[in-house]
Amino acid sequence: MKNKEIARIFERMGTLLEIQGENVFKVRAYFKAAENLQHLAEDVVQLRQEARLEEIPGIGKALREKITEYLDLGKIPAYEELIKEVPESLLDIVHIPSVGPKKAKLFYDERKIKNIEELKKQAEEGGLAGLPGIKEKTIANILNGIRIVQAGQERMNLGTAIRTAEEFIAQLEVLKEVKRIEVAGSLRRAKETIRDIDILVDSSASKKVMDTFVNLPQVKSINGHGESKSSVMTKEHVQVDLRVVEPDQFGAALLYFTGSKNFNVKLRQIAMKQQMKVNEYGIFSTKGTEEQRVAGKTEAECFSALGLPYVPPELREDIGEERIFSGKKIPRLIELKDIKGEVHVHSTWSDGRNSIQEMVEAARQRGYEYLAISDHSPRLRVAGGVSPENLLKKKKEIEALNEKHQDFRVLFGTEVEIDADGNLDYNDKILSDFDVVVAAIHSGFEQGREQLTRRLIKACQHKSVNVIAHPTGVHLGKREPYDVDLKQLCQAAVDGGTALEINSFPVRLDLNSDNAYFAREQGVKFMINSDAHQVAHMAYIKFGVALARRAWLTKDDVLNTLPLKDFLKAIKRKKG
Ligand code: DGT
Ligand code: CA
Repeated sequence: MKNKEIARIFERMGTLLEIQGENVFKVRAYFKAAENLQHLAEDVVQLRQEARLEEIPGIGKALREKITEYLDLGKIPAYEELIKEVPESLLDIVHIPSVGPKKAKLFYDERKIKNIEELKKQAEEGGLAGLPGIKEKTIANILNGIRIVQAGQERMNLGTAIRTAEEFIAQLEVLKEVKRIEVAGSLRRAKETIRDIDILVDSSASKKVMDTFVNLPQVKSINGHGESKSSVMTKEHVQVDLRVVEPDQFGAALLYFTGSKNFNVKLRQIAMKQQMKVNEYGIFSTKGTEEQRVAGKTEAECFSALGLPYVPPELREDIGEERIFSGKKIPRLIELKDIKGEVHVHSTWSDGRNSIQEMVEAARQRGYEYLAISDHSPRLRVAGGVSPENLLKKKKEIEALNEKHQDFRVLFGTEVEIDADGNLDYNDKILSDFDVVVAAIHSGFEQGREQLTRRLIKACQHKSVNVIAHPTGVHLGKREPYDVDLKQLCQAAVDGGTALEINSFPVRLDLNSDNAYFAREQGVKFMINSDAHQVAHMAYIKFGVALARRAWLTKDDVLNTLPLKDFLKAIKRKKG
């Protein structure tokens, strides 16, 4: 859709103008317009045809003209002008943590730095020294920021990977030549970050499938185009590999290409001990004089031929494989359908895009029994935290909705800020009035390990707090987790009867699977939440569930698998 293309240009123009030092209102107008276009349900092309461009909220005459220009000319002349004045590559620099538009301009004006590579070189070689406001610590932060961003470019988050894979699958599965199609690789294992996407197709007409694949509209360039394997790069710089295999090999191929590499190595060792062999074509017995194929059509058949239980893909690495191969019994892992509700979503009362009613409708459609609307507290001003006076109105709105629905319960919640000393942003009386309290840190990340841990522990001990949101504060590709003593935090959570969150938002995924596995061993209970800021985000819960599976979590470890009555009992128990 043109909406997204124009939104992207407006976003870039906003940043370039910001670098130029344009006035904040003008800059903000571009960002606002970009955001509104990004979320617009209707197509601008159609709006234009029907002379209804005026109906797009938050877009004035000047920007409306630019939309028209783009639709007519395929470009926006003002943007073309702008990138003659300010190199476009500065946009990459602005997005490095601890740089921003002012420093980008400073580096460009004073040191002629135009891109990340030049910035990195100068930062390493002392070239930034002496610039106003640039201390040694700033330079260290910038180098760290470059490292995080570059690592993030190498590996995409689970959300981007799934979206890309789903687009490809949707266009390939309709071919009559495609009998079966599955994702493999790290995406099937639901790793938090993914380098490239592996897709496997069962077909005996490989040429047709491959020709279609490399010619799909999202393909930007072709890395390879063969009968059994092809590889492309998308316009969003994502590599997608497609393999076509014969039906009776599909299971063995799926097993092999799901990996992880280490898991495959272990499987081969196990096979060898039983005079067997495993590869992407099947499982073979090497007992007799002639090799004999004993399995390959399905994964289940392959595992059973090796005398192993079926290992869910999420467990096929790291912690998972260690445990399995040392004989640990695989429990019935939590599944998406076990989730009965969630307690961390936002509404228009703070920085969400949908009303409480719309969020509730979406939750009902997902089959939930309850949903806590947990908007931010006032301290988080950028997110429009809810003032104590407005809380009363919000509560009334929730009560009215509850009158309407007999089979669903809207809970009155909050995502309350934990301040620099571990105190909460509402007083105790207000806090005790909520059905559910989610507590979170959004600032002061740079505090040391001790202080950060102390803040979180104090929040855990508060009698109204039910769950600590995104406990390590990681922002994939942007910010590393803050330094927290997880062991102490787990202890406080267990003692205080406070759950830890598995936040499903794709750039968060926090706690991650390693941390969640550790926390579970300490006896921690969890809540898996989407942290949705609009209806569409509620689907993110599947990432949290996949992550929980990687951490060996069962239904019993996760409180929001409880039906409403039991869930309420579980959270009330804390209040006493
Ligand atoms: P990534 O880095 O996020 O793409 O991770 P994966 O696991 O998707 O890795 P990738 O795409 O290189 O390969 C997909 C799977 O194929 C991998 O998990 C296991 C299998 N595989 C690929 N190359 C080898 C290999 O050299 N040896 C073995 N045993 N397995 C391999
Ligand atoms: Ca891969």
